[in-house]
Amino acid sequence: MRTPSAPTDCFIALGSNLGDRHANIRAAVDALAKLPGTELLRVSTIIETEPVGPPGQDRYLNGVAHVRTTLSPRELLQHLLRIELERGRDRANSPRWGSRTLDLDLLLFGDHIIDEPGLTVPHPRLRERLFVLEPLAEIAREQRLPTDGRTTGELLESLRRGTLVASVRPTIG
Ligand code: A4P
Ligand code: MG
Repeated sequence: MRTPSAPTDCFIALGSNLGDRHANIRAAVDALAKLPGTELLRVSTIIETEPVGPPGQDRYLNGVAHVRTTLSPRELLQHLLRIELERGRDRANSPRWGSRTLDLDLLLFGDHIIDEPGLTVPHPRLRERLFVLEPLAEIAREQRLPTDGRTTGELLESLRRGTLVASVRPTIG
């Protein structure tokens, strides 16, 4: 059996643009709160965003959850994949970056840097995605990335400076 580890603060991206998007995000948040050895600390504002990826997709709801967990990164990832499946996520019939009922990406796991088959942390596209950095910086502006030492707030400002069109607007529900 694995030795229990000290709790680690983690940030998880939430995304949905298929089916009942609000219900999918709510179900994900409820499921995160029930994970073993895990405390849900905060959820960002859920924002509506323009889709990035293949054309013809509907808008997304996006947000970020902050959890504190004694699960290992692998265990947490397995739970995220299970929760996605329970909300009807169908990878087999969807193109890369295509529509999805629920996407849960592990953005940060404490200050761990992980580069293994099937698990890369910090999430490799974190810096490029306004739909991730906006909600992440809202709840963890001073959080530094272990890879380059920059805060999420700094990364967001850099990305915004390179981006002319605002892609997000707040939503309710
Ligand atoms: N995997 C490796 N590292 C991780 C990690 N840190 N967190 C592996 C989660 N999974 C990780 O995931 C494929 C495999 O990645 C998993 O089996 C896991 O072992 P996936 O969810 O099928 O892939 P994905 O989410 O389509 O790919 P990716 O590269 O995470 O895409 P993005 O960048 O998340 O893009 N537009 C808007 N507006 N909002 C969105 O949320 N999302 C996407 C997906 C595209 N466009 C979007 C949005
Ligand atoms: Mg994903």
